Amino acid sequence: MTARGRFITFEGTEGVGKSTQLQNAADTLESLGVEFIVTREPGGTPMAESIRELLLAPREEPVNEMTELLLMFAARAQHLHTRILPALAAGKWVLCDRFTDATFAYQGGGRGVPKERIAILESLVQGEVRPDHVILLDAPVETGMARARSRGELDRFEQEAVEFFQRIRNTYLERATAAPANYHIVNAALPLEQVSEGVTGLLRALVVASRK
Ligand code: Z5A
Repeated sequence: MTARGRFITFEGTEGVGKSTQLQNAADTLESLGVEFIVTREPGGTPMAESIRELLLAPREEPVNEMTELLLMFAARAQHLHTRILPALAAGKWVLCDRFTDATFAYQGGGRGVPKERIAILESLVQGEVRPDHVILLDAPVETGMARARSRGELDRFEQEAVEFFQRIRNTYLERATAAPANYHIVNAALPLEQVSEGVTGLLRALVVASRK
């Protein structure tokens, strides 16, 4: 029987270094001989990437918060069932840039959708599936915004005010504090080398634990 892979997600406010640390985590798994896929949300399949484009494009028409929420879960249903679950069933580890924690943080904390409503969609789309481990890269929102904004054009989320991202950071920290066994908070304000060392150590420990 193939051992089940592990589902690891990377979360945090914009520009904290998720993409950078996802690559670092992939290099660590590679060096340990672990089979894995790297993916992201919203997106991860051609159809879900089309939904991502709809979600991120700046537009004049105001986007209703329920439209945004349902599109996030529509993309997730496609991604989860056609990509993530088959990879886990084949024994691969899944490294995913954002997942449902981002919905609780952005649509819940950021937009104000009650978390009970998000939880209903979470059960509907995911059943019992949850990430095995969430790596929360945490830094003051101004630090992440400054890093992300040096890139140029801003998407629809990046155009939000600093208070929006502050509520998101608070929601992430509340969720991590409530379930410390599954969340690993990494201080992402440290220099890149130190953040990478922390994430590498964490991934190594998870692989060692999975082989016991
Ligand atoms: N969204 C949502 O609302 N609800 C949901 O359910 C989901 C998503 C799943 C797309 O996400 C948007 O979708 C997102 C939330 C929403 N919007 N926002 N904001 P995304 O993940 O694609 O976009 P992002 O959050 O804006 O990610 P990002 O800007 O690409 O940032 P990042 O991946 O966290 O950072 P990075 O690209 O690795 O690093 C940014 C820069 O900082 C880069 O130049 C690095 O070299 C540098 N960096 C990284 N680490 C360091 C350290 N430690 N020191 C100094 N410099 C560093």
